[in-house]
Amino acid sequence: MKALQCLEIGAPPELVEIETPEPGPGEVRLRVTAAGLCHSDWFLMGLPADQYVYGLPLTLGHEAAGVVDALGPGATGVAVGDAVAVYGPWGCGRCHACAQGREDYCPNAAAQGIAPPGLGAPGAMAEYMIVDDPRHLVSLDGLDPVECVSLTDAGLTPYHAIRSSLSKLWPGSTAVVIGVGGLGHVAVQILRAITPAAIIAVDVDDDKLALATEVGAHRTVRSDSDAGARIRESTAGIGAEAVFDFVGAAATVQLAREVVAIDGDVQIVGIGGATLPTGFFSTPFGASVRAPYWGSRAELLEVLDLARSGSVRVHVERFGLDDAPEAYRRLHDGGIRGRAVVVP
Ligand code: NAD
Ligand code: 9ON
Ligand code: ZN
Ligand code: ZN
Repeated sequence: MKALQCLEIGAPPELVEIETPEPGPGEVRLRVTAAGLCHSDWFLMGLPADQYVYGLPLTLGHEAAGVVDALGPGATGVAVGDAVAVYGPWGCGRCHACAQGREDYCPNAAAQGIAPPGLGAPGAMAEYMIVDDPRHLVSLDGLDPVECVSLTDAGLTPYHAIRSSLSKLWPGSTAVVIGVGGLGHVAVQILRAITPAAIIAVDVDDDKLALATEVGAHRTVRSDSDAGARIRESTAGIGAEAVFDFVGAAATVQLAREVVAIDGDVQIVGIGGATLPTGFFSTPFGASVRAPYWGSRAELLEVLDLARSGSVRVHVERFGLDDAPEAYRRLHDGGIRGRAVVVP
């Protein structure tokens, strides 16, 4: 089968021909119907050798949807032909966090050699993929796989971050979304759907700001040295009760620090490498800084329900598997509006 793989650290991914995998005991094979591209793929492809932990060759793709194609010995709970999405942050399934469906915070996964598809295990940028356990499959129940595959990460990750700041987002509050890319444009819609907050979207790119307005942002601000002052001004000096940074670069975490309100939340979702010290003389009284990771199994069901009710829609640009290297180049250069999705 065809697969898009990282073959060498620091090099762009390549399309290769590999053996179609067979499902082992308890595993499920999917015929992939959609695979989303995430900026984290570029994060890992840019890591130096001493920090790269994902193994080689690595089939990319941690946003996955497919049709159940074969069951390994003992795998139950799904049937051949079922249309499913894949919950990506695989955990051990036995610890306290996993028992709550919060496998994204499983403390045992790394030590037990369990890694998400596309981030250690072979991912979805291929004609077929193996899912380690049927509990990591969620029924699509009529949702279109291409339209919805990115809800498994670009939807789930912002949903998880926003949900943990819900108590701050009362009527009259402000939420700031920094970076209106794959995650950010879904974040704006989730904020509209589940909070009464006024939403200010920030980006360096005017077309991304236009997309923010299209999907429901109340105000847009260009990300430059005046952005903090403009956001403070439009909140009557109070600042934002919650700031969601989908970039995580030095400039954006500083902007988050400048605009977060007293007792507000900063959620650093982007993996831009910057940190934000919190404490007196850095962040306002009572402010929290958090770096959330992905989301829980229950939260994935909730995000899919938001799509079913029409509250959230991913703006998708489709590519064939043969065009996946080009799609990655476009993502790298900031040329994707919404999310790029490969349809093998
Ligand atoms: P993307 O490339 O689709 O979007 C990034 C957006 O940020 C673009 O619109 C870009 O124009 C904008 N941007 C870049 N620099 C900016 C700046 N200085 N100020 C304002 N906007 C700026 O990326 P994505 O796939 O949405 O991923 C966003 C980030 O989230 C990445 O760092 C990714 O690795 C990370 N991520 C984290 C998690 C997690 O669990 N924490 C999960 C998924 C992705
Ligand atoms: O889902 C993503 O994009 C993040 C959580 C991947 C981070 C990583 O490298 O494991
Ligand atoms: Zn991702
Ligand atoms: Zn666990």
